[in-house]
Amino acid sequence: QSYVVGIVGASGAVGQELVRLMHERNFPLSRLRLFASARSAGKKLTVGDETIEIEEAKPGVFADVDVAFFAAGGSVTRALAENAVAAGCLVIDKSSALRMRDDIPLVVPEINPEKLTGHKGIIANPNCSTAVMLMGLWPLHQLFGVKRIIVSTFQSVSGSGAEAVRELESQVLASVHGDPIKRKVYAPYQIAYNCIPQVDTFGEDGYTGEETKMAQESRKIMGLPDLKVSATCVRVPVVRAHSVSVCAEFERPVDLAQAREAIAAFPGAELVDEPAERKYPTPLDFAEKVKCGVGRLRIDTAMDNALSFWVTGDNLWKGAALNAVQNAELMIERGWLKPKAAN
Ligand code: 11C
Repeated sequence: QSYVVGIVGASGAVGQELVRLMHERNFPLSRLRLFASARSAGKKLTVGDETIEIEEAKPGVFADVDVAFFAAGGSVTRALAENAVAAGCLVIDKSSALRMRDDIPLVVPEINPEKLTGHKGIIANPNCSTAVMLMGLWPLHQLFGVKRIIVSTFQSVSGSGAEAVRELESQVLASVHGDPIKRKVYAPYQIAYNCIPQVDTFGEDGYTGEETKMAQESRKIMGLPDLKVSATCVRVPVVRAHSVSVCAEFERPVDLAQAREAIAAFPGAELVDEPAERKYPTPLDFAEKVKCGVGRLRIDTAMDNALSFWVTGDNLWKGAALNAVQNAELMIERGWLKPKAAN
């Protein structure tokens, strides 16, 4: 069986990774259609041996599309997702617009794959920091039962899009050459040689949108409505891959050897934890990797029954495009996704 796949937001940072993963993972395509705003329509993208022209994303374009990956931000999802669903298309959405709706499953396939059967045409994917963190936390939760987490993130600039990557690079160059430093995406702050303790805008409680997403989305995906979460999200001058420092308190006594075994056995994680050899995961090592790296595992000294650890994963892959593609792949494997046209 093969599928007509649409990628909405094909010219953006996550859209480009979706296109790449379709090709590199041999997704069973009968046709790939690329959609973007009217501004990008008409541009051409090369996918393997094929050149595909970008079409304008607008109502009515989904008639033959079996699966549409939406990676164009919340406003495009709000404007077009229902139109795609009405055309019988499965929407796999990367935006944050619909994640917390009760009738929309929010799925990480290694954690809650059963939710893929209960959809009404739309499946949401988590925020990148949440997805990366859960690749370390979930296997530990299954062993010991998590009840509280205190986390800090170290988020790469690609999480803010391609323009932010260019901004970091241009600021580094300007700084080296002694030229004036232009600030736009992170204005008034400079991101090169800096850390910015704000990702998204502040809510009345003093937490940013990203911090609130980490709490709400973790609870929904793990099925733990009472999980206590306090997050501090920080932008760092890294191009690709987010890292999260996690301190997790559990219901039951923890055991370090068991924790390491569980991480090593978990399909979404790679254990890189040999402190004596100075081995731990870094963003440079885990960019463009399917698995997220987990290391620095240790008994936490500030709380009872608690572990501290570090997890690093590609925000554009597991944090975005890859998780979406894995959801579709799993649905196909389990026979939960049929193409509209018999083939
Ligand atoms: C960032 N996590 O790194 C954000 C980007 O909810 O999907 C993705 C926002 C989201 O800035």
